[in-house]
Amino acid sequence: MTDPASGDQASHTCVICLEEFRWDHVEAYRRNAEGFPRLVTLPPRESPRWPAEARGTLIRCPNEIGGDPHYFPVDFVLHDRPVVIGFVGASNAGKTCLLAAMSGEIDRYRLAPRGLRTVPVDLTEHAAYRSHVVDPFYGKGIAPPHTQLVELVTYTDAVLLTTESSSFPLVFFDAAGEQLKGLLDDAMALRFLHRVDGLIFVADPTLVGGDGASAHGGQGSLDDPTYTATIAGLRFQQSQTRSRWLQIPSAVAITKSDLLRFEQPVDQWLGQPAPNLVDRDLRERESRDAYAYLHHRQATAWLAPVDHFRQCSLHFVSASGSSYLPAGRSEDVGRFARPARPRRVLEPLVALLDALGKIDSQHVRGG
Ligand SMILES: Nc1nc2c(ncn2[C@@H]2O[C@H](COP(=O)(O)OP(=O)(O)OP(=O)(O)O)[C@@H](O)[C@H]2O)c(=O)[nH]1
Ligand SMILES: [Mg+2]
Ligand SMILES: [Zn+2]
Repeated sequence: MTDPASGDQASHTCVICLEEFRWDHVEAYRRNAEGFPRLVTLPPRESPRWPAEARGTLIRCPNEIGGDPHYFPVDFVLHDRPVVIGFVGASNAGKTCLLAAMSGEIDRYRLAPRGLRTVPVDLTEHAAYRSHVVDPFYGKGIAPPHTQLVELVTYTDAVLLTTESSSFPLVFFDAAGEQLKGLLDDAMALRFLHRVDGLIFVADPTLVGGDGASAHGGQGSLDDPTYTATIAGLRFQQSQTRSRWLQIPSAVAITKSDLLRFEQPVDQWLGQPAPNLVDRDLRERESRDAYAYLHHRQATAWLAPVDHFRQCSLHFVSASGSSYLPAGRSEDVGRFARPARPRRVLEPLVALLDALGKIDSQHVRGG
């Protein structure tokens, strides 16, 4: 990872602001008992003591935001460049539930048959995310809280994955739908588009009309403003290339598909266990079915990614596997009818990782 042009200062991507920065491998931080980061000096990188002393430390990113420093675990820079995945979709579309389900499935080793193993490194935030969001969702069906508007959109969760040939942090950005809508006027939110490696567009089928009918909820003819702003932001960045296609891979996840489970062809797809290999032909078939499903219901707003991205697959998924029960009088949180049993939530992610060359060829079939 050492960059010869800069002596022993390697170039890394900050997983919070996503800017490139250089780090000398010596200046690190450890949280004190009150949780404040305190400077520690590590031995030189070549020293045999370095790995043990660096364990559990934090790095301070030199790009301060609004005068405030930010820190992240050293584990992020000890491997290949992070793969950054962003979620796009309106408020209430189901982005946060989908991420909680993906994270839970990854922790349950459900990517292993596709040759992607999770490494239990101490990414502190991941443990906190698991105990605050994923465990209540899996254990009791408690819905994650709505995502807040924030000044700096930062990553929500991250894990370390290894294949035969590489090991890389997988980083998820889950902004509030309201924030994504105003993306073009929000420099802080927009910055995540500069470094994102793949996008999951979340489509909420409860807003779609019935078979052949014009969609109620306005999706029949209107755009989804979060999709439009994201695509426009990427187009602006890519304006020098003049390509008709946006180059990063994308996937459309028709979430809440549990509500459509008695409809053709959703029942067929949702009832299928995830394949044990990365089956590109099967993925193509599901994409065609999902495209036809949305197109037939005039939900064209959610088909926009297909027209803009070089690669875009479509998937039927369910984060919860059961329907939602709004908060009762004695509760302050909404919950699902049962503990979460996600269906096919990793398929959009696998499609992106496949397009990014992160899946070893022995785990891939078709093409
Ligand atoms: N039936 C069903 N309902 C779901 C599912 N996922 C989400 N929902 C419902 O959709 C609501 C909103 O989900 P969130 O994941 O919080 O939506 P979001 O896109 O993150 O919304 P913002 O954070 O406001 O941008 C949940 O509270 C549930 O009512 C699902 O898989 N099945
Ligand atoms: Mg959310
Ligand atoms: Zn940073």
